[in-house]
Amino acid sequence: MEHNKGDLTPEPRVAVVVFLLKGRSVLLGRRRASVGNATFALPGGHLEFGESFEECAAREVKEETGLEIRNAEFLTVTNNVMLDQPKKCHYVTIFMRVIVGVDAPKEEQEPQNLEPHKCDGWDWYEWDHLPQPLFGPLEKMVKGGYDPFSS
Ligand code: IPR
Ligand code: MG
Repeated sequence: MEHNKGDLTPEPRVAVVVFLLKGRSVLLGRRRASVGNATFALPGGHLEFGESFEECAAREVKEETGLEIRNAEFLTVTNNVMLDQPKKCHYVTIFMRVIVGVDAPKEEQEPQNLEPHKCDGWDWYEWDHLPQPLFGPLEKMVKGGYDPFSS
């Protein structure tokens, strides 16, 4: 595959994202980013050198929402080549899950928008009434019938 230098991230990267599930709802925020701008996405981000998936999940969720999670559970992984973005990129995305009130955090803890330059704000959305548009990797899963509640 050939691309012009500068219009792509040359190496595939690893992202860890987290389904925070509360009842039948999931935490989503609308992205402000060069990849997936204005789409609704799970909290998460880039895996850093030496991190476990659980550590990355906890760090990213804390940085982005202030919520403290532990025992995030591995659900699945997807391979996402995104050539329709201003900066073409390729992510291997690790999906983790935390059940609010069971694993962590406590039900009464509400997310804060700690990175407003990257996100319009966090909110809980019913799985059966998800907002649109969803971020590509998540949309692909939803369209494929993936259910994070029953996995
Ligand atoms: P950061 O690390 O800034 O939270 O990254 P992100 O939220 O842009 O996530 C990167 C992976 C996405 C683009 C699949
Ligand atoms: Mg992020």
